Amino acid sequence: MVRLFVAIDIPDNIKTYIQGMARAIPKARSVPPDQLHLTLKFIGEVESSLLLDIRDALGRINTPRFSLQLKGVGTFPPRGIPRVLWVGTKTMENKDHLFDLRKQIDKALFAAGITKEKKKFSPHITLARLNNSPIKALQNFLAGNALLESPWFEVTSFTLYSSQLTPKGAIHTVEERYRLR
Ligand code: 3AM
Repeated sequence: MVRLFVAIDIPDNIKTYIQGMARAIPKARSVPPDQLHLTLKFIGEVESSLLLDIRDALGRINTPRFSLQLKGVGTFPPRGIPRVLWVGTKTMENKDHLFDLRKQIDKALFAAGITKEKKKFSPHITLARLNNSPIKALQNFLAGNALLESPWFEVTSFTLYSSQLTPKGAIHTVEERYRLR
């Protein structure tokens, strides 16, 4: 079995705007800088024999590149105990290429036997996982970073990752990178 997900990589110069941000929050486990990404689709555990079909299906996607900006911060779930601290995104074009890319990926993967996503797509970059972090520290962080904006950057590719869960955290491996048009 192999555990897979599809994501957009964040360029190193853009990561500098967000990496280490959660250090001030007690009981927050920051995502290592080399693992900061925007998940387009969590595929989950599949038979290794499906990997080739998945790679082929994703290779047929033909959507245009687009501009993205990191903007604002928030927590998941929206109600209840916050578990995930994230940075939001903004797209430049009227036609939302980010949502379209996500739709195309879902469609391509469905053809390869992967179930379609029922949950609404909430684009975000996970900054840290929270384990009962003090609410006051979170509120200060959210208020202090509400106006966060990175420079615009061009999304020119998306990536199929495999993820190996270890006691020390997940290890992400690039399976294939796909250029956008
Ligand atoms: O990009 P984020 O951090 O939101 O939490 C995992 C991460 O999401 C998520 O897939 C992304 C890449 O690891 N993930 C892990 N297990 C999941 C599951 N069972 C999951 N998403 C949905 N269902």
